[in-house]
Amino acid sequence: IIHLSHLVTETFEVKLLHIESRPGRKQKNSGSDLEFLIKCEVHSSDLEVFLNSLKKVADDVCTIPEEKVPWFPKRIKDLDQCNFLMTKFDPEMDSNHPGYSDSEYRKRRAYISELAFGYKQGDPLPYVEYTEDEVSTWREIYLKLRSIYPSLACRQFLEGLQQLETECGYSEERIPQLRDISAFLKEKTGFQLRPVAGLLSARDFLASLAFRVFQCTQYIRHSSAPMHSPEPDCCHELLGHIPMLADKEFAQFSQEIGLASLGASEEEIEKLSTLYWFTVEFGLCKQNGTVKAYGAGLLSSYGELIYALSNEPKYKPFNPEETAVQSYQDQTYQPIYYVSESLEDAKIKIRRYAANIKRPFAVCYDPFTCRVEVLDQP
Ligand code: HBI
Ligand code: FE
Repeated sequence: IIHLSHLVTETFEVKLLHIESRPGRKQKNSGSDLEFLIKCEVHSSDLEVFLNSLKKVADDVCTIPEEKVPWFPKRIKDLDQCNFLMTKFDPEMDSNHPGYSDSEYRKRRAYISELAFGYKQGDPLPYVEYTEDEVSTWREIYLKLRSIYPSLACRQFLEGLQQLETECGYSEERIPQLRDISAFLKEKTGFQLRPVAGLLSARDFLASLAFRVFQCTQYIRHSSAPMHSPEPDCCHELLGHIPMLADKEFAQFSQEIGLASLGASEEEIEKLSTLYWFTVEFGLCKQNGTVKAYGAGLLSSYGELIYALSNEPKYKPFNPEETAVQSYQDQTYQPIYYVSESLEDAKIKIRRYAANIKRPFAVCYDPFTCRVEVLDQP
């Protein structure tokens, strides 16, 4: 509590939360060229008298009204708090889920969920011994998708998958372990994995990307519907997302979306989520004059991958402002796909989009401490 009453004639109470001096931006002829940023809490009835008294002792007083900024993780350990699950498509709740009436499957899912719930940042990633039945679902998907990748997937994806096959044990014979993949990615792009029990809130999911952490499900879809899963599962993560996360450009692209989401408003999260949808999940890009897929939703779905690259759907050039407000489909194939000139071009455009988001602060990721520094803007 500071009492300025001895300086001026008025009496009031202000709680000083933060004070910081900076070199002034305007060179003035008289006096010091320091600028002070102070954060305080003051009752609205005292605000005017407080500002007036400040004006008596400072040259140029301007105010930045506080905006309510949602909590967001500042260090990688804070991701332990980013665990808000959505109940959409859950086999326990949704009677349309292919595993809804299979009690064995639900028991298995509950077991794998527990592994994710108990996980804390820094723990070794849980190891899952997959059953014959689970591996056979994986095999069917792996072989089917693997056969169409060479002609439909982008170069970066094919390179990533190739490396995962030679260095990380990817094959139709077994479901790779998150632990091995996380170590592989860490070396390639600094990305690491964290187990998650299901569909996370967009805010929590995007926040983890800011730290180059990818939240990864570890269960597999029900064996009765190998070609479609209403929710993310290990086939979607390991086949769709992981090969792309081994690419430097794409890793950076993903982190940019994550950083842009920290402390963003609900409307902005919705837009970033939509951008994520049309790029990371369903994105197409040009390569040597033809269009290829880089989105994980496409690269983990045999049917939609073929459909997206046929001449049926509508294509539009990727443009973040427009893409961010396009409505999308999470039940059937997309009616529209956005095509980037290249992954690098998509990254540059996302960066420009992110820089224009209005937030009362800026964030900066420190890779040495894995922390996000928050800089208050004047
Ligand atoms: N949660 N576990 C998980 N996996 C995702 O791919 C995922 C998510 N939550 C939201 C989400 N993806 C996106 O659709 C965007 O809303 C960010
Ligand atoms: Fe996904």
